[in-house]
Amino acid sequence: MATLTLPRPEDKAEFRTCPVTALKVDLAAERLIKANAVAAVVFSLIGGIFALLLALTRWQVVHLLPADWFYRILTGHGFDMLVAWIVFFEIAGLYFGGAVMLNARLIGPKIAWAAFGLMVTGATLVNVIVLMGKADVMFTAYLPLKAHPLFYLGVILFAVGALVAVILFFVTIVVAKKEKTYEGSMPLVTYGLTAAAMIAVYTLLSGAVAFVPALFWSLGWMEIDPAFYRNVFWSFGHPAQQINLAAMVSIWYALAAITVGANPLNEKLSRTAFILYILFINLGSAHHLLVDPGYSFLWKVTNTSYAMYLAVLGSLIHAFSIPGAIEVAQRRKGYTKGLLEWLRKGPWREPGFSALVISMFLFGWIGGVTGVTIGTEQINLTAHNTMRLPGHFHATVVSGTTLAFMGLTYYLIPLIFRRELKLKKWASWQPYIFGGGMLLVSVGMIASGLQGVSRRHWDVTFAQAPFQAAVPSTAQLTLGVMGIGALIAITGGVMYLVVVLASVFTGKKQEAHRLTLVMEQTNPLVEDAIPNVGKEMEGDLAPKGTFVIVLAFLMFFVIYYFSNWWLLGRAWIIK
Ligand code: HEM
Ligand SMILES: [Cu+2]
Repeated sequence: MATLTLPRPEDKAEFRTCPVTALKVDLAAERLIKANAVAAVVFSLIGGIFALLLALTRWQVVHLLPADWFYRILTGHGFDMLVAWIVFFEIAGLYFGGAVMLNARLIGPKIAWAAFGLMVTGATLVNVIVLMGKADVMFTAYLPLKAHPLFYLGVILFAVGALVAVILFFVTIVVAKKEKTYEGSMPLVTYGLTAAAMIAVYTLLSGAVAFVPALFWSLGWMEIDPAFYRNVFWSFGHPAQQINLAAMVSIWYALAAITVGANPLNEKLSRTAFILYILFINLGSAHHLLVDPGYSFLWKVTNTSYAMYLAVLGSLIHAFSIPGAIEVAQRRKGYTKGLLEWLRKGPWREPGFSALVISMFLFGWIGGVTGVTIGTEQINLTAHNTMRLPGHFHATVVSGTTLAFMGLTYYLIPLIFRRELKLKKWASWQPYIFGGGMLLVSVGMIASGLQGVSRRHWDVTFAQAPFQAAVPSTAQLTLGVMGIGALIAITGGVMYLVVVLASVFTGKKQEAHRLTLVMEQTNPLVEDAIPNVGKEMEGDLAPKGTFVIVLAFLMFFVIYYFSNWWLLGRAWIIK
């Protein structure tokens, strides 16, 4: 076999050693992490401004934007948040998990910069075309809604850049393994990110199958069946959320380790849970097509109701494993009273800890429960295209993923940007304000949807429609809850941006000297990193509190799920 010459031999790489984690940091990887993280934050700022305009429009008493601008801004918001903010951050995460966590050099930094350039160009192009009013097609860009060809081109350039970065991640970890830059098996966080990267390859290729023909169609070169487009769009759009899921869970493990020194209870089981994601998550894609004509009942039910639950099982494993690991770590510190002293005595002022707990809580209790419920074929008929949908995904991808990413950013500032974190008090409060606001947004949206408020609709009152709208007046109240929640959440978002941008651009340049930001403790990774040996878990150290919380969660799940079947039974009176 011919030997491949890598674009960057070892002797060309420059390293520094991190004084806190003792990791060898490739300076080229560090620069790329910074660039991608800053791009993520900038797009979240633009997407956040759009969020404010949208919320103030759907909040009917304010009803700010005219119809055309509502759909325009909705398109920009969906893209900037779900694509640009999340993916730029994930690419930063891949360079961190691939090169830095493995003490390895990043392979192909020049190519990585080209990928970054493609992503920035693509994302900017999409924003410009959208704001010019030439692509009011919303995030899904369903045919036959037609956008300007440059809109599809922008999406394609962004996706190609992301795919190149993912490939560099794989090359980097393979070379690291060959050169034995780390001992033992790959760290769990990198393992989870590898799962995310594998799902990303499939996702981005499906994206090409959706968007390249859409580009040709908008140029008038070919015809496409809209049903075919919807199918391939969702084999991109759904797994894209599972990349986010796998990345978020990896960050949960990282934050639990950073803030309380938690070790996974059973690392093999956690790794297996990531494998369940890779194998089964794609089948869930069909839940977006549950009311589409043309697919059989059997196809829909098989895809959405059986195999998909194996992926849910993966999430349930993490949902026990992470709080359990936190509980054991806390109990080891002596917080053993009752069922919940370990939780009460948690480092609640440490932003990484509160972001972790709030992210897990809102993701699981609101996002997970509503997701499995509306993903059920029969129940979906009552929820499809109502506000319950954005209510569900603002709990998953906003309260869950976005908050986890925000929490992690604070730690990247001393460790990667090598700046002092400014406005620490703001950082301490930020997860509560963002999370609290987002809780109201999600619940307000879900409650509005339950009353029949339609999704993506500029005007709930249907003032100019030829038919009578059937939305009860109480929907105004729940839309108000969403609007007030949005103002609070956006305040939390602004706090995040101010803390991060102020620290990155004006923070004092210094080497990190401890892992935590607010806590007294200097380095939980070193102080508490005692492996969870089976025997120790008996008695006082067993995660009894987590067990009770998980049981309460399952009860809540069952009640919500079956009340939806009950509501379904009341939806039609058959005479
Ligand atoms: C303060 C934060 C946010 C607020 C107040 C907010 C609010 C909203 C509102 C009111 C809508 C329109 C819902 C409808 O009428 O159907 C919407 C749509 C959406 N949001 Fe957010 N959002 C926020 C953050 C985010 C983030 C961080 C993400 C992704 C990571 C996100 C992803 C989306 C998506 C994908 C849509 C649907 C776009 C479409 O239908 O084409 N949002 N958001
Ligand atoms: Cu989905």
